Formats: sequence, structure tokens, C-alpha cells
Amino acid sequence: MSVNNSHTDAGTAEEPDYDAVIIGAGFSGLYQLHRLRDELGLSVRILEKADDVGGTWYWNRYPGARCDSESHIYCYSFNDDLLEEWEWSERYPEQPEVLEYLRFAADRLDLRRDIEFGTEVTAAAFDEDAGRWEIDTDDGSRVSSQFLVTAVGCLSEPYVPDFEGIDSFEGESYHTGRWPHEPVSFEGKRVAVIGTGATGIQIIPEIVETDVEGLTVFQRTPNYAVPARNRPLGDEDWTEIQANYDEILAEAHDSGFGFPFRVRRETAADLSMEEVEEYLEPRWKEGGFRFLVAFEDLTVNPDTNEKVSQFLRGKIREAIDDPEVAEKPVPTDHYYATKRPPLHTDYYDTYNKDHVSLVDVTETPVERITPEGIRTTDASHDFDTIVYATGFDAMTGTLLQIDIQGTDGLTLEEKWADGPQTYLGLSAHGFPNMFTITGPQSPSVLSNMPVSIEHHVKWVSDAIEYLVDNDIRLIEPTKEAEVAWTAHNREVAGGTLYTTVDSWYMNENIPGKPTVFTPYPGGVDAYHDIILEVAEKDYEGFELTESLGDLGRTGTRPNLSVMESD
Ligand code: NA7
Repeated sequence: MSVNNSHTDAGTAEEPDYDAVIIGAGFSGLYQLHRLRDELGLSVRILEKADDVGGTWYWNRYPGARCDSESHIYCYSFNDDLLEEWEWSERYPEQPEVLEYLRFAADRLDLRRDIEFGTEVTAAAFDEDAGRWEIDTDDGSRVSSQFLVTAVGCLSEPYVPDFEGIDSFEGESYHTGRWPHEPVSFEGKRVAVIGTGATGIQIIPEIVETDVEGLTVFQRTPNYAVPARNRPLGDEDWTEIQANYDEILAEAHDSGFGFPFRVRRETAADLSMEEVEEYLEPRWKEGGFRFLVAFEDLTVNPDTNEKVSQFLRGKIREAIDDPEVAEKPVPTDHYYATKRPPLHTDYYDTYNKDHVSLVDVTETPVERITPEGIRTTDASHDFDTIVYATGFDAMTGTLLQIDIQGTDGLTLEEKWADGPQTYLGLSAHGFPNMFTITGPQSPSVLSNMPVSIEHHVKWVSDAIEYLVDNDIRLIEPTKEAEVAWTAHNREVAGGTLYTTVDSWYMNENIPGKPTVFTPYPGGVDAYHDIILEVAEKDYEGFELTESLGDLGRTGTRPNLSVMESD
């Protein structure tokens, strides 16, 4: 099959033509290539900045980098051979193992021959006359394609705060999201870690375990971290998983967060604190995101959430010997899970060690980075190494790094100046034939990512197949559909506790970004039903153009009834 009906398949040597170009060779891009190339028979190219597959797992190689989803569900579910051949070694896979898994999948599916590594996409412009995307890369070359699929990940653009004097530091400094390939030694060094999000909480105990001379953690907002309780997976575990794999994956794909964990209780509102503790204790001992799904109304009911938060505050205080130190990492300014909830292994215990100290930068803010270290309002701290665990320009950052230009010269950056506006988190009005895998306003980071990725990749592949089968050249959401989806997203978010705190979910970690909730909070299962219904109704809410020059075939308005979430 080729949809390249007005162009030669090969294009020209200077400007090759493809049916589809995919940006990124992580979890999403690899699967998207497989679906479009091997199942639809299209000519497809992945352009990937790194020199290998892996996406986020290629870049985030800091010590302790580990997936917070359990390994047996952090994988592709579409291919039985991949499921049968791969056995994870631990309950949560470490970064090298996830990277190895993605390399394995790329090799088994013979994907590498259609991936251009070391190639960064700098711009993409929609040529309205040709009805095609022109895509520019950092080596000065250009390719063209009918479809553009962005598979750039949600947390790929590292963020380093604009501290005064940052370049003057004479020691070594690293951002966790751009960790070097060679080992970094902390032996005998005085090390600073700035940031206590999911990443800081993973790397801090690892650094403490080295022969580091001293570690100082600079914390702005304390977080509620639940024990991961990692352990090796043995043959027995695998026999059981393999025996039930179909059901486990089906349950994950039809759940609110993409996990096969049943929510056992609707609310804590009717329970006393004592009853809540009794109920939560075994879940806390079990660890991981199983704790997160203890109560169904956790992220919408302040009463439930406050009880769970109180339980976790107690656990933090118990873990740290010095009561004065113990108060510092206890969150009191936000509800549990309204910022991305980290998992931890021995994180709180690090504050019991003599060579570890914690600086609360809300009390004594960082004034500047000096050649010797970090100066806060009350002291100068000297370091050999500064680790920035300061997060990412999340959700939209990577997409907006690329100069994406749609119809009428409108850029995505201009369009999203007040926050993302999309239809289904998959597409944007003015950007025909462009699909955003796990884009803003889709569940993405509020879910076990491979589940949301598979939902999107399948949906996009089915849409493209539909277009090809029906001889349709262009697909583009109507303005009305986009306005309705954006309003729906905001309405659902407004009913949750997520909007009660500054966070990267709210776009608030990057100065200057508009404050708006970016992922879709209505649940993976409800969202999946919505996008499937749109497809079943012949892509309701999209304008489909049969040939160039057509005014459009359907011009349908979105069916608002499918957007009502419970
Ligand atoms: P996060 O969750 O964005 O955490 C970044 C941390 O850095 C967080 O504690 C921030 O505090 C802190 N930060 C950011 N800017 C500053 C300044 N200027 N001064 C002090 N501290 C600062 O990123 P992660 O890498 O931990 O996690 C990202 C996701 O990657 C994770 O959720 C997983 O999905 C994988 P703040 O909370 O903003 O006050």
C-alpha cells in the first residue's frame, strides 16, 4: 500500500518522500513504525536525535534511574513473541534493562533500517499546495511526507533553572536527563542535588551509597514518596505472569491509570483515621502504584486525600530519626498525587546519615551559583559536583522546540501561546495530517505510558488506514471539535485536586509558560472509549478532504455527548 499518490515513492535524492515521517524512536515511535510499515505497507522513516533507540530511556541514565511502573506491564502488548521471549529481572526495571528491551524489540521487528539516528528535526512545515509536510533536520537536509507523527515523549526537554552565575561553576555539573554515557564518580566528592521530584528521590540514595564525602540536597517542595519495594522476579513470578498475561494486560488497558490494579474502595470519607490506617498499611507494605489506587476518589475528594496524605506524612516522620530534620521533607502544602507521586527505595533513610544534609530553599533560597558551589541567602556551600534533578519542560516543551508550521503560516508555538489546544490530544486544527502520540490533553503522564502509547498508535494507524482505503488526502480536526475538547479537558481538570498546586502537570515549573492543566485527567478507560467512538463515527470532529482543492467532505461537528466524562 502506498498513499503517496501524487509523488514518487522515492522522492528525489535531495528530498526523499515518505508516506509517513515519525519523530522519535522511543516506545511510541518504534511501535508506530511497525504498524505503518509492516501492517499498512507504507513507506515510513523515523528521524531520531539520539544514536540509538530508547527515547527517554536512552537519555535518563543517571544512577538509580528506574521505571516506576511494574516491569511486566511496562511493555508492548501487541506481539505475543515479544511477550513470551522477554523476561524482566526485577519488579521495577532499571534504565539499562528498559533500554535493552527496546533494543530487543527494534531488532526483533527489524525496525532499525528505517530509522535515521543522530538526526534532529528542527522544523516541519505543511505545504498546502502539495498537501504534504516538509521536514527539516539539523544536518540541513529535508524530507517530505504525507503524514507527520510526533512521538517525542512527554518529558524529553531537560529544564535547568536560570540561576545567576550558573556557568561560573568550576566543578562538574550534570542534568539527570542528559546523563553522560561514561560513569560519573562521586568518590571523595562534595555533591549537591537540586530537586526532589521522582528523579531526585531516585538518585539521592544511590549517591549516598557511593564513597561520596558529603551530599547536600536542595529541596523546594517536599514530595510524598511511597516505598517501591523492588525485588528480583524469579521463575515462579514469571510462570504466574505468563499464565495470566492476557487478562493482566486486558485489565491494564481498561483501567483508569493503565494499571491492572483494582481500586478496592470508593472513598475514605466515611472512614475514621484509624480505619484508614488499617486499610492503607498493607497497601503501603505492598508498595508502588498499588498504593495510589487505594481509593477511587483520591484525586477529587479533599477529605479522602487529606487522610491518605496524613498517613504518608506519618510514615515520613517515622523514617527519620532527628525530629527537626524529619519535618523538612514532610509535604504540607499540597495533596498526595497532585504532583507526580514518586516511588522510593531508602530515600528518607538517607537523612539519617551524618554526611547528608537537607537545605530547604523556600526558607533560604538559592541566590546564585558561584565558581565554588551554591550560595543561598544564609550560607555559601562548596561543591565538586552539582546534579540538577530539576525536571523537564514537560508535555509541550519538546514539540515546541521544533518550528512546526501549519496552514496559513500559523506555528504551533503561536497556536499554543495560551496553552495547548488539541482535539483528543492527538491532533490540532490548522495542522492537517499531523498526529501527536501521547500529546497534551491526552492521559499520557497520568497513566502507565505503554498503555496510552499503544492506544494512540493503534488509533493513528487505524485512522491512516481509513484515509487510504477511502482515498482521503487530508484529515484535520475542526475548530469546533478542538474548542470543545479543550473546554472538556479544562472542565474535568477543574473538578480534580490536580489544579490546587503548582506542578509540571499545570505547566507551572517553567517560568513564562501559561498556567493550564496539560494531561487529560478523565481516565485512560474513559478516554479510550471516546477516541474509539470518534473513529467508529467515521472520525467525527475531523474534516476529511478527498482531493486537494476540495473544501472538505464532512465538516462534521464534534458529538459533544461522547465527551461527557463521569
Ligand atoms: P520534577 O518532578 O519536575 O522535579 C523537579 C524538581 O526540581 C522538583 O523538586 C522541583 O521543585 C525542583 N526545582 C525545579 N526548579 C527549581 C529551582 N529553581 N530551585 C530549586 N528546586 C527546583 O522532575 P523529575 O525529573 O524529578 O521527574 C520528572 C518525571 O520524569 C517523573 O515524574 C517521571 O515521570 C519521570 P518544585 O516541586 O517545582 O518546587
